[in-house]
Amino acid sequence: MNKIAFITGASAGIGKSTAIMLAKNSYNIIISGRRKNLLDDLKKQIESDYQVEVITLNIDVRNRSEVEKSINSLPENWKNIDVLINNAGLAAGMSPIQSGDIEDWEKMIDTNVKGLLYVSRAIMPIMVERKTGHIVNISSAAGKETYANGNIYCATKHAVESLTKAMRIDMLPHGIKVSSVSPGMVETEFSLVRFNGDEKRAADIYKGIDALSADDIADTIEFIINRPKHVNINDIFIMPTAQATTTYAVRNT
Ligand code: NDP
Ligand code: 8X3
Repeated sequence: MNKIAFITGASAGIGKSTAIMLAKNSYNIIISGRRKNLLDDLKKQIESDYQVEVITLNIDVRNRSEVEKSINSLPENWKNIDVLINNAGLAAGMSPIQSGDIEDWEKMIDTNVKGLLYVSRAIMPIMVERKTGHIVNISSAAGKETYANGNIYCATKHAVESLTKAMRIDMLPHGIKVSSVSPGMVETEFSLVRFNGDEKRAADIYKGIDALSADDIADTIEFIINRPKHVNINDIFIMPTAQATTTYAVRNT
């Protein structure tokens, strides 16, 4: 029987590439996100390319009751989730705290921290009951460093780092692995979302840099989940070769 993986934020970017990687690895997958049309398209694409089954869950991870209800109403055999990829996340805006947009803060905290917790809280008891599972949290270089005007986003990713460690402690007696991936610049819709659809500003972030791709992160996750039973990768901190810190990269311009 195929193993089951649950991916949050699978409609685009890293989550979408990870869903495809998991299908290649013969997982039946539950793909979730807010944009139903993109999830439906991905389901069709994966089902035609791979011999696996796909369920779409149209959820906003910020909505606790929606998260709980949709996970509780999965068919019984789909609740046996082997791999959870906590990927859904975003940055919104870049400004000093004294002039920050409080709605942007709420979005980041509610998605990156509370959303990750709601999904994990609904799935972890099932893993504990089955004494098997692997949780992979998508953190960030912003979880290791704090950069100018990154304040709240960096704080949410520092929280993901801390929660990853806490989960590893809590899951230890139950034989469940907990890992994280902490990427630097990955060229996805991330900057477009951060700058509220400003294409020029988003493109400038990656200008002259051979940034990481979503597939590079999916490859990293593939390595993490395919280690032998006795090996857990705690964290992989990965950057483009052209980047050394969140604020120092060499550009070919
Ligand atoms: P994208 O913007 O391309 O993808 C983000 C995904 O998250 C989308 O599928 C989006 O789906 C989903 N998402 C956002 N908000 C919600 C929500 N409230 N409920 C459910 N799903 C949501 O960005 P990335 O692929 O780059 O980002 C994925 C993760 O990687 C994030 O956690 C990000 O912080 C992290 N990261 C990204 C880096 C980068 O440089 N790109 C570097 C380091 C970490 P939908 O809009 O359909 O809901
Ligand atoms: C995204 C990486 O450096 O833009 O998480 O914050 S960074």
